[in-house]
Amino acid sequence: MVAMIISSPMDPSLYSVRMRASSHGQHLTGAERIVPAAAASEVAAALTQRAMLCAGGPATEVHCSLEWIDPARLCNARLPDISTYQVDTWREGRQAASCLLVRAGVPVDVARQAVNALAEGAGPGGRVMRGAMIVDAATGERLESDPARGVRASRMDLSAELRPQLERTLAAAGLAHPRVLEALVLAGKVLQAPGMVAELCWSDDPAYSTGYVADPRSGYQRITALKPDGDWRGGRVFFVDTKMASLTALVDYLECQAVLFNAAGAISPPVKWIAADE
Ligand code: PML
Repeated sequence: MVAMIISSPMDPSLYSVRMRASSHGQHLTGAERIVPAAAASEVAAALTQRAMLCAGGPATEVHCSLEWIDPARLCNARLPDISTYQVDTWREGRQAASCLLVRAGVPVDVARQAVNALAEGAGPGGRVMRGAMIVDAATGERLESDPARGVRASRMDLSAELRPQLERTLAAAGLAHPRVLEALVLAGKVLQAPGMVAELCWSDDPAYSTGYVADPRSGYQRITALKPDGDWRGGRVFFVDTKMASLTALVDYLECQAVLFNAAGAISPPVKWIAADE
């Protein structure tokens, strides 16, 4: 059920609107926004409708929540720069991902182990996790307390001014797929986390094989194939420097800190991935 928020169009309050849907206990879809009070009810209705029309449905449970954001705790930020590496095969893509992770400061064995974990299904019994793995970037140790749930980055969005502008810019760069924008916003928040070294991600959507490696220096680096078509396995790995931040502080930031992006990064044209001897 979607609560109606009555507010004046001049009300400057922001709300976090979050939706998650499941089918017979299995996670189906989720989405979230941070929007002005005046738009909160409409956005909640749109996210609920998205859950009801989700391809893997029917949804048997849909949760939609609206939460006021304390303006004193809101962070404003700039999105990472975007680059795209074109690869010929998903195997080449996985080598590129390992290489980019090494450039970000992840030891090669830790990078390869994480790529293999996503490839094989990182959850118990080889299932896809609901959230991300957290990996100690120095040792490869997995740190998330629940290996089925992992950690979910939440409470981030584009400002009302930036959203239409970025949608136009992404479309002009051939990046109109909504997954790009959603993943970019999530990576933008993750990269600002205390102690974050890098993120690796590819989708669990069998029809979407592009993924990315993001790190604070190089930004959001897309790789055009990271898995075979039709593969349902995917997910996210957050590589962290445990000397820089406690796990509690990191998870609290990822799950609770509201971040609103009000500036875009640069978008570079796609380039062919050239493997270097590293
Ligand atoms: C991209 O095309 O930029 C990569 C998007 C990754 C999507 C991940 C997901 O669907 O969860």
